[in-house]
Amino acid sequence: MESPYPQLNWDIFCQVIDNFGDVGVCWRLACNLAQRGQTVRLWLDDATALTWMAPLGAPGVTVTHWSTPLNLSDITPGNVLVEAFGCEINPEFVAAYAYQIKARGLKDGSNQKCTWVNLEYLSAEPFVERCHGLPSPVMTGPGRGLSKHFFYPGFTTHTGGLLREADLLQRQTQFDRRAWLAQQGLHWQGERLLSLFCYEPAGLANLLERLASDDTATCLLVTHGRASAAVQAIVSSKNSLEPLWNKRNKLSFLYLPALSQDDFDHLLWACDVNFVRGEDSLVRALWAGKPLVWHIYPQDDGAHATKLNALLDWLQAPPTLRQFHLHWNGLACTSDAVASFPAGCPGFYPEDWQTCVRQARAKLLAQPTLADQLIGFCTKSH
Ligand code: TRH
Repeated sequence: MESPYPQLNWDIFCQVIDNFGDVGVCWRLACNLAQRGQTVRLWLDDATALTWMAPLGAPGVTVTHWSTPLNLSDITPGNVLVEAFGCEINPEFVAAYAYQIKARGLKDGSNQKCTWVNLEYLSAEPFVERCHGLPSPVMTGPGRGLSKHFFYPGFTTHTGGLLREADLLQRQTQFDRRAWLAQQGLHWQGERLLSLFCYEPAGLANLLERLASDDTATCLLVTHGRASAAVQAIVSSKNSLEPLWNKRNKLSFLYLPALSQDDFDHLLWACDVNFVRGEDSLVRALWAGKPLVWHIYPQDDGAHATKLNALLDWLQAPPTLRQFHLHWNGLACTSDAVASFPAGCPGFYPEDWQTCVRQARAKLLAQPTLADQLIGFCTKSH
């Protein structure tokens, strides 16, 4: 079948600063574009995380080492240049890109199209709608005279939207929870399942205590890295200071290896409640449609509190979910929040948390995806 999309060649530049989000978002963007018939070259200064995140690679996506200075022999810049999260592309590449635009213009008489995009961080704050799509003229350097455009992912129709694969819903429908859990070594007996992907959340110790003293058995599926280290530190301190804290073994742990992005989705689909962090995993938890708790990346200037509240506002989070988030993120000192989880739920989780995420997901599914919007943006003249 012929692709409904114009075919473009993309250069996405990504610098790995911290954690897995930079590479995670850019890899997912590259795959989303390639699924829509695009050819993508992903420039990464450190591709180590892709060995576990995407061990099989993806058709249509080439990963290229981003070195400084760049080796440009045999490289022709594509039609679209994406700089992710404010990274700075080497002037020699910009020069080659600008030269190409001019050469193309001379050949077919076309005007310069704005295909230089600055991909920004995800936020639900109101400024996103105001700034999405704005041009930023390049005043100096080899790109002088060109324009970049800000592209903001977001949660409303006036933003760039969210990454979502065309076959996501179909994959979700076909997912076999029990079989996937067995592959991870968990022979599930019906206990409550919680996934944990976080930094070192303020509310973690309280949550573990609460789950250990609950009548419903819980298995916590802990992701590798910081989440694992945070849980192990609390558990070993509790074991030595209060050896009976989990005496009925109501709380058990499954420490996971680093999963591929596909398996990370499976984890979220398999669990009853998902604790996620950062940017990409938040979006994946929304698509999973289960109750979720977000550990936002903490910033020194406290900007994360505003960002967290903006998301909770957009979600129309019920009071207990809001309170729990504040506690989890160290933005409220009350432990009532933890007491509210999972109290009052004879089953697995507070019902209004589930309703809230389900409604949010339905709203998002009705909006165009980020990849579709980006292709549309880059094919119209500005
Ligand atoms: O790793 P993060 O905390 O990244 C964050 C965010 O990007 C944030 O915007 C940035 O400011 C901050 O770092 C510095 O969380 P995030 O964004 O959810 O990215 C994690 C990626 O790792 C996501 O693509 C899912 C993937 N992942 C796996 O593929 N397998 C795994 O086992 C795990 C735990 C994660």
